[in-house]
Amino acid sequence: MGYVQRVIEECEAKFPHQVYFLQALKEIFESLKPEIDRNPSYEKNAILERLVVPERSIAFRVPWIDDEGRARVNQGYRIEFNSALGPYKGGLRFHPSVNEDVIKFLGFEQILKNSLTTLNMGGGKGGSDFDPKGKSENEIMRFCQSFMSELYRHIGDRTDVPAGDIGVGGREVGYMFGQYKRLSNRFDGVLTGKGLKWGGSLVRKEATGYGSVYFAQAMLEARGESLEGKICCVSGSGNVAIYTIEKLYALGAKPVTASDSRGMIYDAEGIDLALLKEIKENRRESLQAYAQEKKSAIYTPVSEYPQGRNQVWSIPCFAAFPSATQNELNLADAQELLKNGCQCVSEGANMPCTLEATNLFVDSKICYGPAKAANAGGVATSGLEMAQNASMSIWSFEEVDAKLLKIMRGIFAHAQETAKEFGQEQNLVLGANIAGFRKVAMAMIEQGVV
Ligand code: NDP
Ligand code: 2IT
Repeated sequence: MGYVQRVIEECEAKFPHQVYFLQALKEIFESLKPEIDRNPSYEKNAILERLVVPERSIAFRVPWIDDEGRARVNQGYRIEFNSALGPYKGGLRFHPSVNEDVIKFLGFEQILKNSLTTLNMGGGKGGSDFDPKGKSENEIMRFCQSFMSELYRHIGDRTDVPAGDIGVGGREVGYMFGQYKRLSNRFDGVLTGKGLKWGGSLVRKEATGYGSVYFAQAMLEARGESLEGKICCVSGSGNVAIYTIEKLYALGAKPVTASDSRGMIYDAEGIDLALLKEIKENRRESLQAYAQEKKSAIYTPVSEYPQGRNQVWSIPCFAAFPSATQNELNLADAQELLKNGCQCVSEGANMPCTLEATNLFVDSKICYGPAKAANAGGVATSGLEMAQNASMSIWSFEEVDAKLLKIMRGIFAHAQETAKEFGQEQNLVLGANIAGFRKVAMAMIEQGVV
C-alpha cells in the first residue's frame, strides 16, 4: 500500500465519525499522490502523519446568562493546527452545527490555503455551537465576552490570530476584541476583521467575495473569456455572497440568485444589492423579505426544494459562486449546472461541493476554482491587516484592493503552473493542493521533528 493510502486508512480507523475531516483529507491527499510518489523525503520525515494531527486542540465551556436570567452553556473550540509557516490563523464560526469534526476540516483546509497566500500564516480554526439567530444584542455581547474569557489565554498577535467566519462578523469581532483588551491589558492585533476606527483594514469585509470573483476572472482570462454580460448564480447571502455580488456587478456580470438557510431568491432582473444589504446586514432578516419588497423576485423556501436540492443550482448560468456552507452543491447539482452550460465555478465557501461534484467539475475541464485557492482573499487580507497593525500604518482602499488582486492572480498562476508540471494544466484542485502543501512540508522538514 502506498504512503498516502496508508495515512488515509489510519485516519479512517482513528476518526470514523469525523466525516467532514475525512472528506477534506481525502480530497487533499488523493491529489498529493503524484507529488508524494516523487519525493521519498515526505515519508521519511512523517510529514503526512504529522500534518493530520493538530499541534494543539482546545475545547472549552462557554457559560453565559440569557435575557431571562437563565444560565446557558455552549461548547467552544480552537484548533491550532499547524504553525510551520507562521502564527495560527483562521476564523471563528458560531453555528449550531459546529463540532470538533467541522472545526478540524476547516482548520486542515486553512493550512494549505494560508500557504497559498504567500504570507507567513499557519493554520487554525475555532468556534462554537452557539446559534446567534434570535439572540438579542446583549446576549450576543455576553456570549462573545464569555467565549473570549477562555480564548484570550491561548491567542496573541504572534501566536494565534482568529477572525470571522459563519455567524461571526464585525459586531462579534468587536465584542471579542473588547474583552481581550480588558483581560490582557493590551491593544494587540490579536483578531482581524476589526472595526476601521480601531485597527481594522479597509477591504477586509469585502475581501473574500471580491477575491473569489478575481479568481474566477483569472481562470476565465486564461481561456480568453470574461464575466462581462454573463448570468451568475450565487448561493448564500452573508459576508462572502454579498461582496461576491458587488464585485460581479463591478465587472459587468449579472448575479440573479441568493440564498439563506430558509430559502432562495431568483431575481431575473439581477439581485438588488442595496436591498440585499439592507435586509441582511442591517435588519438581519430572512430573504423572504426581499421577495416581499422586490416584485421581480421569486422566493422558494427550503421546504419546497425538490428532493431537498438547493434550487440555486437549477437556474441556468455561465458562472456559479457557492458562498454559503459545506456540501451545499452535490453531484446532481453539478450535473444540472453543466447541462445548463455553466463554464465556471469559484468556491467562496469552504468545501461547498461534495467530493463527487468536485470530481465531476475537474473531469469536465470547466474553470473550477477550489475553495482553498478561490476564497483565500479573506485570510490574505487578514494578513494585510496584521502587517498594517505591526507597522502602525493604514493603507488606502485602493492599495489593499490592488494587493488583494495581485495575491489572487498569483494564487491562480501558482496553482496552474503546479498543475502543468504534472501534465494536468486545467486541474486546479491538484495544482492548489500540491502548491500549498509543498511550502508547508518543506518548512516542517527544515524545522525538524516538532
Ligand atoms: P455569514 O454568516 O456571513 O453568511 C453565511 C450564509 O450562508 C448565510 O446566508 C446563511 O444563511 C447561509 N448558511 C449558513 N449555514 C447554512 C446552512 N447550513 N444551510 C444553508 N445556508 C446556510 O458567513 P460567511 O459569508 O462569512 O461565510 C460563508 C462561507 O464562506 C463559509 O463556508 C465560510 O467558511 C466561508 N469563508 C468565509 C470567509 C470570510 O472571510 N468570512 C473567508 C473564507 C471562506 P442564514 O443567514 O439563514 O444562516
Ligand atoms: O475560511 C477562512 O479563510 C476565513 N474564515 C477567514 C480567516 C481569516 O483569518 O481571515
